[in-house]
Amino acid sequence: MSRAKLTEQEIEGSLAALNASATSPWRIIDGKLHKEFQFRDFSEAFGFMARAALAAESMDHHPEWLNVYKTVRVDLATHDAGGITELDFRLAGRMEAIAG
Ligand code: H2B
Repeated sequence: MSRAKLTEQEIEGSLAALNASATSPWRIIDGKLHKEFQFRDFSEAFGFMARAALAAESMDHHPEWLNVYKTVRVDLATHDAGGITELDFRLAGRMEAIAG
């Protein structure tokens, strides 16, 4: 069920809930849940990625992401569903907690 593609209305609701506690907002870009995290330096950015990777693996749900020095660009979508699902919002929430 958590891998069922969400409707636009469901996405808007989940996005508002996620952003209520996020330091900078997640947005929908090209049908994916997108955020650009900024850290103090490369070490912090890579530390975040290491912890997020373990969380992603434990969820069997994996991010598309790109690291350039202290920036980590994240795009979340569920490839099996061809869109955004509850799993993407769960992983985004875990990433927020990790980036803390
Ligand atoms: N991650 C993401 N983001 N989308 C998926 O559809 C997906 C995944 N599918 N991780 C999982 C792995 C699937 O391939 C395995 C077999 O459970």
